Amino acid sequence: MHVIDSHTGGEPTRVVFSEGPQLGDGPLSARAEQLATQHRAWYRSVLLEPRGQVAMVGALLVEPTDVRCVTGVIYFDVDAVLGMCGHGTIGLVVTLAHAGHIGPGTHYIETPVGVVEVALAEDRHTVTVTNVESYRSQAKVAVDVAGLGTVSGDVAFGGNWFFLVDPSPVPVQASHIASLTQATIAVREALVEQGIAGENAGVIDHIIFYGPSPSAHSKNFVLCPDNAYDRSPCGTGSSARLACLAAEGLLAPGQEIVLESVIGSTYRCSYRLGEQGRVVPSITGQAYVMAQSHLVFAEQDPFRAGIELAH
Ligand code: PYC
Repeated sequence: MHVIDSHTGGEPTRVVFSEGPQLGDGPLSARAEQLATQHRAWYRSVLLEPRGQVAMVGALLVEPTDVRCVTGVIYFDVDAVLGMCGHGTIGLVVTLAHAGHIGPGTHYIETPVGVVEVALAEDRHTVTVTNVESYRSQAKVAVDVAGLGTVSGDVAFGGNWFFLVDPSPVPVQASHIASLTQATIAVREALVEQGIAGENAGVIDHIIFYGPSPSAHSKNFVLCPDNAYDRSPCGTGSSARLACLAAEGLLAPGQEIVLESVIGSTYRCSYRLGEQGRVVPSITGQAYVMAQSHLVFAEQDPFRAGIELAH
């Protein structure tokens, strides 16, 4: 299996170029559903230790249905198939350029939630993703969380469903990553228990806590479905954040802000107005290719499917 690994603001992406499961030629949303329900062991084996690492997101290249697109892609982490992934798209574009498939300029990529526009700069590292339309579906939702009490947050879509809490009940600092992880998991569990979801029962599988930053608009901690935290400021999470700020009247179309991750990496973010008052986010970040390899799955290897630890 030929893969290229990159990182975007510290968050790794593994692009799978060959030997993925056969998913047919239907809509990408149906192929993503098939990957999620019929090929869980396969996608976990690509990312789990010792072959992969805890924060890694996979990007399976598939034939697009939209002829404008340079490729289709289905993103996944160890625990879930994702609707879209912002850091993964920045990593994918830099990877496609590294492999000689595209050059600087504007391109289109098809994801399970829609087509995104990407612009690769001449430096071949800086990418702007114009994401799918993003929106806040519920504001100031109160949730009772074990160990934290009542926590209030917004529910918003940025390609995945998010619960965004500002201000964070735990300091958003790298020295607090263990307690931030514990607290955001508790919030996600409480949302499930209390039946709080996105539109059409969309599962809220990403939680974001916000704190102040001396040099950016805000600093975030993002819990992903597999309980790893996003080392980048999270492209789909930043899109959801833009939708919430726009809905509150706190950010005008075209106004640019910098969003910072818990480890200090940044995205430049802005939006234009889309339909029905939704926002069309622009997320700019940098990615770097780190490795180009062939994954080997030896028959005799007792850990060929990865180290399976319950969490
Ligand atoms: O950047 O959208 C993102 C993302 C989702 C999960 C990890 N990164």
